[in-house]
Amino acid sequence: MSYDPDQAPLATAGLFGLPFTPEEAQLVIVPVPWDATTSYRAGTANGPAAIRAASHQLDLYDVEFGEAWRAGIAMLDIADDIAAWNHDAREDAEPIIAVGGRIDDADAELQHLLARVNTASERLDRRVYAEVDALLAKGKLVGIVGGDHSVPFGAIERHAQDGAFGILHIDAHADLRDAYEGFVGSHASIMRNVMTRVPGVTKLVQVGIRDLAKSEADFIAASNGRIVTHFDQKLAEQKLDGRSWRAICDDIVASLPPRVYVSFDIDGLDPQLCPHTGTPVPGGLSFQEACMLLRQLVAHGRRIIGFDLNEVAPGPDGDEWDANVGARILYKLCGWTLASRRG
Ligand SMILES: [Mn+2]
Repeated sequence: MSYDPDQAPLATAGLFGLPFTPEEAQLVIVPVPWDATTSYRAGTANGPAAIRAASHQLDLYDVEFGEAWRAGIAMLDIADDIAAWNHDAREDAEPIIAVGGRIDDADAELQHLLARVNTASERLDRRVYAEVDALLAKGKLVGIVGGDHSVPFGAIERHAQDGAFGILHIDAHADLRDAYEGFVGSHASIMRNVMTRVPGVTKLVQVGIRDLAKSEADFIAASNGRIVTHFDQKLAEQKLDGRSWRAICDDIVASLPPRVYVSFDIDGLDPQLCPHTGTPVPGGLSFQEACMLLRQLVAHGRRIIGFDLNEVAPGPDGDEWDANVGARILYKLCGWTLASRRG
């Protein structure tokens, strides 16, 4: 192939400016433009297109893992039908979000809308499951790009068909709410749904969590160690006391089994790195801390079976910063996933 990664890519080029088709690529990204139940601020449905555009700025030689792109990385086309489903479900969801999900049992209209949103979420889960299933059957590695954090459910469910694994979950929120605002498929409920409906996930290791409901704390406490939550405040305290981030990463990785799925909510990072994400919270991981955590995961021999990156939202005025950061995290996820399969 006469591709030169040192040349500026054409605007029409694929993810990272690469020339690979999904058939040629070893790692395929499934974009999911979905943010139907985003409570605070919508816009993450535009994440995949924004990340693809911003990814053209990246230089593809990575100091940590070299030329990961040579394995072939491609993003599927952004599905128009998913975007249309999202539009319709968002319209149904808005009156429910407006009342904070406080729906009177006697309110037949809102009950009806809620049922429709929940059905749409289920349809999305089945769609993502089928996309991932088809790619895994072709021997591809698969990453999901949202969209809000509800989008990877079908992918996680599909991976569980191939054996038990743990999830490394980077996020500002625990995402353990029970049907937040009534939405079963809420972004705030993704890990609750995974832990209650996907028994193949034997461990959930959460990092950066700093916004938590009492019901979520209770759910963690009742999990008998199946959920390990590294709260941002506790991580910051260790760092401020002079403990090395490497040692902290080693602790985090130690509780994960050999096969790991990475679920990366961009709001786990410092909000300066994701100012337009749906639910920003002060605190969080620096870019380099996140990179080191992924590096240590692989250094300790964990095999990354798949991943998602979610909640990246471009600025309303076309501000590319969030997508720029997102594209760089995405390349790290791709590179470490590929590296974890070697040797
Ligand atoms: Mn999340």
